[in-house]
Amino acid sequence: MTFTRLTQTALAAALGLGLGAASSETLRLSHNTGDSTTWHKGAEKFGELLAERTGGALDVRVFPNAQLSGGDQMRQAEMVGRGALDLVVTSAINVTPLVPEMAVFSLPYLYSSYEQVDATTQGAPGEMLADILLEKGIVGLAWGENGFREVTNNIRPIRSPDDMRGLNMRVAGPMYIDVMNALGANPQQMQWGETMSALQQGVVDGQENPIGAVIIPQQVYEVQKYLTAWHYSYDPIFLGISQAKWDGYDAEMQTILRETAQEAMAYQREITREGTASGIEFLREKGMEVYEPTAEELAAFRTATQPAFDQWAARVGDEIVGAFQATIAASN
Ligand code: X2X
Repeated sequence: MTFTRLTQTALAAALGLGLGAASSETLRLSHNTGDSTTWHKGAEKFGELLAERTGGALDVRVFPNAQLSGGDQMRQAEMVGRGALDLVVTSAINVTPLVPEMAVFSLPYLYSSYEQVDATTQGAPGEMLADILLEKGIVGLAWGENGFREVTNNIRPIRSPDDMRGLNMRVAGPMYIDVMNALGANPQQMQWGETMSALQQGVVDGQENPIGAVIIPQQVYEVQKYLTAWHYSYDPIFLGISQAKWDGYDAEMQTILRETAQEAMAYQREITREGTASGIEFLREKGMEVYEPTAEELAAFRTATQPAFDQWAARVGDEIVGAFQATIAASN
């Protein structure tokens, strides 16, 4: 063995060791709620399971409160798309500036049960949306749940569309501006990260969010008196990875990533539904006045929000809206 060969061998061995250590990679995951939410728990679960299944080769660091996008919850998807973030957990409504079709899930009163929700997110309609996300450089790995969004405020109980008139409402995204306008409220788009203090200071009177995923873990009941369970809009979340990252993994690792994401989001949906099921009683104990509308009252909200449904259904497009409606009708 010549000196050169020996050196080369030693070098290769050293590199091999070095590469072994370097092949343990920490992925950065961004989401836009606090660290007490089911979004955060689902993200942490993903990280735990992934580290376990890859023998520590991959792990995940979870950054809550949209920290990695300067507090801008809408920017996360675009950042993942261009590879500036590895992973994201965010809700469909936050992606609508980049992918307007994502508004389909949240069309007012599209869904009336979890069975209908699952038939779309876990079926072909969910895949249609994943294909569109891919065009933007985001690989959707699994759907989780933010949930049916319920309205809260500090002025009065909401029992009819008329009760919404003149209320200053914080909303998350563009579609809800149109829905609130249809109800005669004054909508204001605001980051979630700024909403609790805006409610506390009376900058806005109310907001709308799901009970199990957000209202309870983020203690919205501390700053809001009235809640109406009007189920007016469903909001899924998803766990996505940047395509640039994804393409760097072999098929085996991609399978592990996808299966682990599915399992973590199944867990996230489960704890979200549990929290929602026991949520109304919990909120009453905390002093909120909770109103559960009758079927007739719900129909009045549906009629009042129809113009916003039509406007956004046109933006999403017939093909996608039709696919969702057909799946929903078949799952009744
Ligand atoms: O900002 C909200 O209201 C939240 C947390 O539900 C979303 O990300 C849409």
